[in-house]
Amino acid sequence: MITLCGFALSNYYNKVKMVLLEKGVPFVEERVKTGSKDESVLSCSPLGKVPFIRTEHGAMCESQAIVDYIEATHPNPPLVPADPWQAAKVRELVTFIDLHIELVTRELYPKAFFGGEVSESNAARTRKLLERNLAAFKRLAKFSPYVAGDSFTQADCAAWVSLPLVTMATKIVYGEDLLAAAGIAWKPYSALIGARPSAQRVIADRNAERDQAATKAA
Ligand SMILES: N[C@@H](CCC(=O)N[C@@H](CS)C(=O)NCC(=O)O)C(=O)O
Repeated sequence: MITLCGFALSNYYNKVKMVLLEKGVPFVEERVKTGSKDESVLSCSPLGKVPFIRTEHGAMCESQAIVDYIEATHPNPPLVPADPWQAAKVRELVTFIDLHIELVTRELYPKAFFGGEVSESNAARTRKLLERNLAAFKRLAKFSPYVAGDSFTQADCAAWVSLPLVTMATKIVYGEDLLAAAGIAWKPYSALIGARPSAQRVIADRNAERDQAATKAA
């Protein structure tokens, strides 16, 4: 049985969770925060990042490595096309979303979500990068109706959990939704994916965790 470690407010945790749910893979969840110095965490995720999984073979971190492992061990229903070219095109999109969009937007999270600050120079540098990367993403993404084309894939699990963060963070930091400014109308897409049972579970668990955190803080 796979143990998924992390927490329900994490987009990368939810990317993996959605894949597990879509495939009907049995799993249990273990709440692990980021930045742990515990050997029990660092031996599984050396940077202390989440998600990571514990399995009968050992532990593994990095969401895409995990997702690819799940795809290989539980091929049905497929979340990458059988055709090697189309499969690689899906992974190309995942790389774009995780590396060129989410990771860049992450520079804004301290101010957007954690009550911290982002220096003017960092905000300006991030904006320049995001504008370039979002225009590039727009060329690759299909939204017809799924992000990689006519079928639901791993790329949707990556896009659906991370694109809203771009809108939220850029609105807070720049007063402008850079995703919308790039001409990426992701809201109808988000509603389409959000109606899936896997997404409904992710939303319910995320909301429960958010409410619990708010109660603790009050
Ligand atoms: N490349 C990693 C990114 C994971 C990641 O950044 N997770 C965040 C939580 S959403 C985290 O652990 N942040 C804490 C840190 O970077 O130290 C993956 O795909 O799993």
